[in-house]
Amino acid sequence: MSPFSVDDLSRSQKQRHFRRPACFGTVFPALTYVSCMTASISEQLPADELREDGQRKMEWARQHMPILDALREEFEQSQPFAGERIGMAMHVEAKTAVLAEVLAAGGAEVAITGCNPLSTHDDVSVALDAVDGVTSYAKRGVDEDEYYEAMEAVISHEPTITVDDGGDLVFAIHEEYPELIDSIIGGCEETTTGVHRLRSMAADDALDYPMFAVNDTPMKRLFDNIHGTGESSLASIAMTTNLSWAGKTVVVAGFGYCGKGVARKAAGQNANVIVTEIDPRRALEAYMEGYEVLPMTDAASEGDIFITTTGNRDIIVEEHFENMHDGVVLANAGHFDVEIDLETLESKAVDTYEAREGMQAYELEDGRRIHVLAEGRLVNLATPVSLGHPIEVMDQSFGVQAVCVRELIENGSEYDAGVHEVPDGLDREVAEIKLSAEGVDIDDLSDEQQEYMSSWQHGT
Ligand code: NAD
Ligand code: RBV
Repeated sequence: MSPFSVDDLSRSQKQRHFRRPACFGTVFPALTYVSCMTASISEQLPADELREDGQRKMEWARQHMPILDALREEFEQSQPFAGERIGMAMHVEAKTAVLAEVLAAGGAEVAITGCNPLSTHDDVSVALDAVDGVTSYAKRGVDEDEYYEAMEAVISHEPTITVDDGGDLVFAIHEEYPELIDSIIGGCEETTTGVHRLRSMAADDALDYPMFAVNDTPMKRLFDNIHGTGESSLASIAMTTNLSWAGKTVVVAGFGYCGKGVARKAAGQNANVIVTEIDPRRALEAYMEGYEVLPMTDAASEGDIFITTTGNRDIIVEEHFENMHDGVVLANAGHFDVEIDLETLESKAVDTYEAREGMQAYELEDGRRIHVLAEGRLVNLATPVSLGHPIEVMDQSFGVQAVCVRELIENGSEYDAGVHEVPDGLDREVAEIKLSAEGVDIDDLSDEQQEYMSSWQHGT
């Protein structure tokens, strides 16, 4: 028996487990790696059957992404990424595919894989793989080994820029392929949990190249986390369960950006919303918004549908399962599958079965049934019917990603290793493109207003 097995690890530890394939030597160039790695998705799946559906989905997305459209035009002309290799680990569906395509149109060689085992759309992955300059390794339903093999296949392209959602790519490079870091200009991180991980790495002096916190920009967080997560989580839950929100009691764990969006949209669909929090200010904010605020122990017996949005672990655990009524639905919208303790639920269940596609029922000894969507993975992307955030929202998030990649190419040497805020001018640029596409005009500051706002001498 091996002294060490992946099965011995907790789920969070598993996220940090890498196996370096034997074929990974220390010899460059990239071809040494690529030749012995995972094949691109077109060689793994019946590409000819899938490609056209994926292309149609991308075509539809493109029609609603004016920001990426404008940036594509700019990049096609200026070729800012010529000679660069961009490694990406993101949810590979149509909007993400458009981002990858736009980066390739700017001259980059792009290699991409998924950032979640269940969020890839295989038809889109195949269509993306056929785009000039792009190689996709993303596949839906991969196990842990396959997930990291695909990540390593991306790394085998020796990226000079990384674009991550959740931090697995940056982490894998630092853990297993530090020899690549010298040639990496920098990277961008899409989500709260990824930025959180990067800040922890930086605090431990373990982050060795500059990373932009794309998540933290107004153009991302105020739209994607709030509205995107609210709309797409509710849509996925409704489509998977075929249940109404009206009259339901919905428990939202966490009242951060995502929690606010989920709570607001659920209330807007006539649900009664209960919020759980650990931060007194956010709890108070929820209370003043008119939501009931309870500890999860009390909320457990009240809720019909539970949605976790904390980015933290062990939010719904054994003591909560014990108090839930028959038929409840549990869903997670946080980045990793650590918010609902499925291992304990499974161990308590006398029977488990797929009650509907994407929804597992756990029957307990006393006959109560607890239903979990998408294996506790982020519900807006990981059920079979999930589409992720609306296209318009991702146009904004990915617009910020695209200008951040351009910034790294243009001014990368100005940024030290560590986590960096996205320069405000870049965020404004993306907002201006969107306003212009929507035909919305805004006012300009007059000289007098500008002077007034910068002066401390004006008073009563
Ligand atoms: P946030 O930091 O703004 O909010 C998290 C909230 O959870 C905070 O208010 C925090 O106090 C609270 N919290 C932490 N531990 C808790 C506990 N034990 N019980 C109750 N509340 C607790 O973060 P965010 O931007 O809202 O992101 C939350 C998660 O969602 C992250 O994992 C992020 O990566 C992910 N995310 C998912 C999507 C999606 O598409 N599903 C979109 C954006 C972000
Ligand atoms: N997200 N991506 C999509 N491609 O459809 N939907 C949501 C998509 C991102 C979102 O930006 C969030 O920060 C991250 O997924 C969580 O993994």
